Amino acid sequence: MTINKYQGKTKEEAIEKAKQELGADAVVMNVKEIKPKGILKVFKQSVFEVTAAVEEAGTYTGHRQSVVPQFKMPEAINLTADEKIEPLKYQVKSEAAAQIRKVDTDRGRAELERRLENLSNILEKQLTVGAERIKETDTAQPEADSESFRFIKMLYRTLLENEVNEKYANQILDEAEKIMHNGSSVDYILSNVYQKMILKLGQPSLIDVSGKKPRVIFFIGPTGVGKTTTIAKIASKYKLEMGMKVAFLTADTYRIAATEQLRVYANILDAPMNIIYSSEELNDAIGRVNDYDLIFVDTAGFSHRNEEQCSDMKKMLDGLDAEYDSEVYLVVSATTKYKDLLDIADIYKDIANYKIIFTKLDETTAYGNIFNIRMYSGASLSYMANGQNVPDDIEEFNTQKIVKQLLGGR
Ligand SMILES: Nc1nc2c(ncn2[C@@H]2O[C@H](COP(=O)(O)OP(=O)(O)OP(=O)(O)O)[C@@H](O)[C@H]2O)c(=O)[nH]1
Ligand SMILES: [Mg+2]
Repeated sequence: MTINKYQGKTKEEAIEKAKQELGADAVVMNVKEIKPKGILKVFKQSVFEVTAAVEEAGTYTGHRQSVVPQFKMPEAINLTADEKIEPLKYQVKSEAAAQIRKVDTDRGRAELERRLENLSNILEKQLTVGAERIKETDTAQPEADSESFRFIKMLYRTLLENEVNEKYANQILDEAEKIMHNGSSVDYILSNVYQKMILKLGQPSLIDVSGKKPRVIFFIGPTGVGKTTTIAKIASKYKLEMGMKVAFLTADTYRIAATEQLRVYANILDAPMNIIYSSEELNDAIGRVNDYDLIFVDTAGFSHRNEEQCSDMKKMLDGLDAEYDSEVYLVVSATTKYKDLLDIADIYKDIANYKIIFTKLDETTAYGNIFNIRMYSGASLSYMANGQNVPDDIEEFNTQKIVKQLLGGR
């Protein structure tokens, strides 16, 4: 892993510099605003400092191809096959051990939270001092009852409590263990695990507003996950904060009042809204608003198990005229069960190459599925919604915040 700091007048400028030097796969670990100091500070502007990293080529194992075989058991369901792949060595087995664990955990948890709050300083220290890079001569694995090993176990339990799938939790901590040596500090381990997880989640991928217009943006996904609400939130941001021209289309004529729901938002934003009743009408409808920057297309939610609706959706997306640039967002709720999310990820992959928006983060405290689905599908994360308020309850996917929470932070 290569990790470096970059400064810019804005966060975006600093990220751009990081990408120029580290490549497009660079991922932001931390953002710091450096406020001017001294007597002339009122005349100076803040500077943004971004810590960014990139995994060395060939070491990234988080994408679909490498992980899918663990989950895909199509013909014969073989539950034990799973365990053979990755022994769950961090698990504490007996009842007595569980008791000890509880006391240990309560103490450790407060400590972990404090360390997470201080994480940017830890990263900082690691960068400036070059920290504890493994010396060739000091690669002895930590002893089983050492502080560092206990700490790794606590991180493992925390990840599981937050519903990170045990395969992924094992994978992360196995990697952490590899870089550990006798005497590794807890801070070093934490910062390494944090960095690994950030790299696995990847840099969020947002609507690309730099390309040619109009850009057609489809929102697809299961029923009731918040597609229409999310469109309203995102469109508002682009219109009100960035002054872009937005238009709406809805292909949702399935549910009574669905078109009315979008029309209300379109009226508030003073943006055109058209309804399409069949996939053949899509290109004509887009043609009527092709001088707009962004065209948001709302679709009817459907069960991923309904094959007919899946194939209708694919037909519509495939039918988009090649002259239009498009993006597809799969909207899923953070409260959906793990197994269902995997099925959704798979079936929608056949429909389109999507990016993921997670909604309803306010309705759960366990964000593990966000990590799981990214690892499973390899799809980019984009936005996250955390409430019903339009337009406020949405933000760009905040990788640092989610990783901190998965590791036990607030
Ligand atoms: N708590 C919470 N509720 C949300 C969020 N996003 C949407 N909702 C609510 O979820 C419900 C369904 O939202 P819609 O936007 O209609 O969902 P949809 O995916 O368009 O639904 P269909 O078109 O019927 O498939 C509404 O009550 C929204 O207010 C969120 O981030 N948090
Ligand atoms: Mg809807």
